[in-house]
Amino acid sequence: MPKSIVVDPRETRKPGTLSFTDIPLNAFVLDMKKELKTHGKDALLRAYRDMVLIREFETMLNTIKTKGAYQGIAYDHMGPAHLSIGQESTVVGQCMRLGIEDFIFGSHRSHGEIIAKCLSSAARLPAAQVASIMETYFGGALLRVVEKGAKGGAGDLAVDFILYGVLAEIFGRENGFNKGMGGSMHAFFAPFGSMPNNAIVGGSADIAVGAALFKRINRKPGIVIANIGDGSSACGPVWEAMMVSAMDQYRTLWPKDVGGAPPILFSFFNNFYGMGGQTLGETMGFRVLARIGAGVNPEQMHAERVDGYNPLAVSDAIERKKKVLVEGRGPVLLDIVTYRYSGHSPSDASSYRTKEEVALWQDVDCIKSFGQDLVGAKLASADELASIQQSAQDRMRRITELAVSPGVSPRVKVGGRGTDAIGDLMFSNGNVEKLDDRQPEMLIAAAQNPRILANARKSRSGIGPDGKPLPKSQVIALRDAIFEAMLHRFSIDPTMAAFGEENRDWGGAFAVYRGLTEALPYHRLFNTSISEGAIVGAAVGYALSGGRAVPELMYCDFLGRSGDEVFNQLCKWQAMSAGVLKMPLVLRVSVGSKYGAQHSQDWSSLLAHLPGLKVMFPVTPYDAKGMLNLALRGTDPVVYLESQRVYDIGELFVPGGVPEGYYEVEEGEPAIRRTGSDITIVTIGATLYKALDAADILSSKYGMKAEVIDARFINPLRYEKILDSVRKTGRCILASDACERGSFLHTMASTISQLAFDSLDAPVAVVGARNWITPCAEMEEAFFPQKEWILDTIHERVVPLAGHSVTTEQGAGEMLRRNARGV
Ligand SMILES: Cc1ncc(C[n+]2csc(CCOP(=O)(O)OP(=O)(O)O)c2C)c(N)n1
Ligand SMILES: [Mg+2]
Repeated sequence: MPKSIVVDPRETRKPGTLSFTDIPLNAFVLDMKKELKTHGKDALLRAYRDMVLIREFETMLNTIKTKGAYQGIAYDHMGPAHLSIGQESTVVGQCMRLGIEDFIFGSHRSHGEIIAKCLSSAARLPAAQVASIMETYFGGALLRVVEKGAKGGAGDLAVDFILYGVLAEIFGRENGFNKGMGGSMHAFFAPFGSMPNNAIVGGSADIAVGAALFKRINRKPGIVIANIGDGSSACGPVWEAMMVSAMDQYRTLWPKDVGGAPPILFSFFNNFYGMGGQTLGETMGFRVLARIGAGVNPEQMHAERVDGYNPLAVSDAIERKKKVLVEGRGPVLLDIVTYRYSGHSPSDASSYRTKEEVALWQDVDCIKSFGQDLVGAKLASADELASIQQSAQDRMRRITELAVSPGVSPRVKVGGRGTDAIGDLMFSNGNVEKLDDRQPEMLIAAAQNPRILANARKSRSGIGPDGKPLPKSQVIALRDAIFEAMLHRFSIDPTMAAFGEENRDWGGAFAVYRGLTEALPYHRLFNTSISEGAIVGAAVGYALSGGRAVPELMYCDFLGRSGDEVFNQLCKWQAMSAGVLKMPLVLRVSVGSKYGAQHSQDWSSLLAHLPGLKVMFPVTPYDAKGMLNLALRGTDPVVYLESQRVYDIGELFVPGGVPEGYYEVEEGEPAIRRTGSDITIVTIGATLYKALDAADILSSKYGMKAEVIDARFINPLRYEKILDSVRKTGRCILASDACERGSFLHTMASTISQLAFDSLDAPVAVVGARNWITPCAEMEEAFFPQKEWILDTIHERVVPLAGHSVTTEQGAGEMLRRNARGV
């Protein structure tokens, strides 16, 4: 489909000037009468109470960290405590306007945000719903603790539940909101709309965009707020998140009834410091953070600076911006001015700022000022405010006692024999046909899809009736097999969305998606900006919000651009949430060749090193479809690697070829591609085909029968078949296109050596790519393992091949030389 806007040189080359509109700064004018009418007295007093509770909570942690005790309760908290003393009004003001369907994501400094969001949700929801949430969360384990000795009514019980859940989490206890798996910087409580907080500065920005995309694409109510610091405004992923959230296509290309741009608000809590770096005048050049909005889109992200020291100014801004977001006119950026008197962390000596500056802000302290506004409007007396403070201290004492008690609040048992509690949380191992029951939105039925019709004219097998390989143009190739699995799941799961660079009109970078553009509306398959971090990050946010996401990286080499999103987000959130979150996400990653050093690296070993990721590398069409089917029905994060060498290869191993119908390959199970008795060759990736060539020569020239095994899974991986083979052959060689040093093959070699030591006649040998840059296409043969390397390695390091003369250097001396040179 051609794009709707013609890029006309007559327009784009015209001289002129670009105008900007004014960005309001602290435009809010307080009128307590109006506020009383808007919120009512109870909500205003509750806002005060919530600010006081957060202040007391953070003061308690500060006292524990610096003095080892709070109100006489001694405790040594080993972990972090990034406190928000001074910032309470920002988030309490924000939550005055948010419902349970509105999500907030936060940062390392988000205790106050979790508490504020949960308190406000608990106060607004019907009592029965709050009771049911508390009763069902971890089987009511937290509730049982706070019920004992509870003071007050149901509302008070909910407050205790929230404070205890957050504190027990910070102290790493099983009763914490995330069973102690998240701790201070990652705690959250999704049932009340407090979504994951992120210890990676700016980490929440692209994840929150994904959550907002989930809401838009699946027509769910609510907005999404990314609460991030002023320091994060320099982070690449934050900019990528803003770019993805501001794409024109939501308004120009997506179906109108989807509702426009994702409802995302970038809320910068601007306390003017990122640790000790002063963003005003030192580490940034914008002077006023709200200026950033002007560079992003014509609406200037509806940017404003808001006085975060007044909760009502924040509440007013949220209400106005919520309307913009719900109407699909986002994204929005707020520069919410605030200040923390507490250091970055309790050990921070505040050497980067003056005492006078801190005192200036303390003079206008947000709780003190708001209290004065309440008293001035005769909504409360000074005594009433003092009693709110006193009751916060009493409550905090009770909660702290419960949270520090090893008997009341034990830790999850993680060590010792017979327990694998964290191991049990690493994967959810679910199997789900669809994540919602509504009818999937499709433009044409699968049976009428042009690609399916074209596939019908092709051979399902790569082998002809004469037993010989068919021409590539006549067979269902690996890329067709991927397409079939994608179309199948798209037709069943209405939440499934795929996005990345060149995903749509182009047909996917390597024609994998050709035929999907015709089949799917824009909001289920779309191109993104060239923002690998935000592509993966948004997919993470989409998946943890409840949808199935299939992001794509065009080349494995671009993994670096989405480093944090893969290394810290994708693989960690299921376990960090103690299984509260699921991550039904398949990251398709194409592994290149022929394009030189920055487009041809096989990073599978890097992925193998990341706990919490499933990694697959199919190299046959049968596996490509069966393994993608498996991944797309699962609930875990999968990196699905595709070698560009084999996109057009037909099925050569499974009789009958690629089934037309649905099937899955068993998880973790390697495939024996050829049976043999003299040596086991195990491969990962497209090196399989080189290994088969080597096996042919071994057989024809040296009378040696090789058993060739395609690992096809990297994690999880079942070793039994490989070990059985090695026990039979007594010899083993491993090969893949990943650079040899640090390759996953060495982990395999070590595992095989330890588990089949008695059967081995020689050490397990590893053949990887050279530890070089990948040279240009014409020189690639010197870099990637070739059949000769396999033969020469067998000859030099496993068993001499009678009459063999080596053509490459694979001996022990060469291994020593390469390692000594570091190449
Ligand atoms: C990617 C990353 N870089 C550095 C850090 C270390 N660090 C933790 S908090 C912080 C300052 C963040 O400043 P800001 O975003 O303004 O938030 P604030 O601490 O002021 O709330 C830094 C540098 C980190 N956690 N993540
Ligand atoms: Mg800051």
